Amino acid sequence: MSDLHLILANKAYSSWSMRPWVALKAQGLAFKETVICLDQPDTGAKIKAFSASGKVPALQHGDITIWDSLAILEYLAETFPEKRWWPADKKARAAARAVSAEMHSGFAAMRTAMPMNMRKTYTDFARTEAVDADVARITAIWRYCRENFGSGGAFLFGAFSNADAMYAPVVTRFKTYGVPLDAVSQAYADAVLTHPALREWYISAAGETWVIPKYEFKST
Ligand SMILES: N[C@@H](CCC(=O)N[C@@H](CS)C(=O)NCC(=O)O)C(=O)O
Repeated sequence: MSDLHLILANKAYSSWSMRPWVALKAQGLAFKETVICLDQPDTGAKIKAFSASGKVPALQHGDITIWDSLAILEYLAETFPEKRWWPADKKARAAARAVSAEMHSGFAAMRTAMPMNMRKTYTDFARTEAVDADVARITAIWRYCRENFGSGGAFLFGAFSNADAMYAPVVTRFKTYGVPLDAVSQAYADAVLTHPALREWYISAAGETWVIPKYEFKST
């Protein structure tokens, strides 16, 4: 076991937590994990015992604590440079960082309307125009990356990278809410969903017994 300790929230619901967990698994690094259930009376205190931000994920490594999913991915890339966290080519790496930053700071309509839920699939979810606009931009990003940088494998930049870790929770949301995809985007989504790290996360999420009503979409 390494001295990496990832603190995260419910695997069923926490999209931010999924990113560094999946990246660590995909790169084959061992780590200890602590899962804190969201929306409980003691959730805030439990998280603050690890991270002053009051948010997870957080990564402890020796005497350093890194909070924020994208900052954790960058820290891992700097600390374990022998792994392929970002594409090797400078132009591809710049694009990978740009699409990751766009994910990190954007797509509010999609995130709000479609909370991540690993244990459910819905066939009656009605998308608003704003959600459809987010879906259109996300799938345009996926096609752009696959067409310009993806020739070496099935992922956005060929081999699995931090950019795929950033978009993995979007892929699972599209599955949960039955979002129809073009052929290139669907093939990419299938590659993510069948990656061993994603499969392992799905199994762990299915084993959680916590149910938090505010993250469960209600059919009308
Ligand atoms: N920008 C942060 C966002 C993290 C975030 O919002 N985490 C949520 C869980 S998904 C959280 O910790 N919420 C605390 C709470 O609801 O008490 C990141 O990327 O890590």
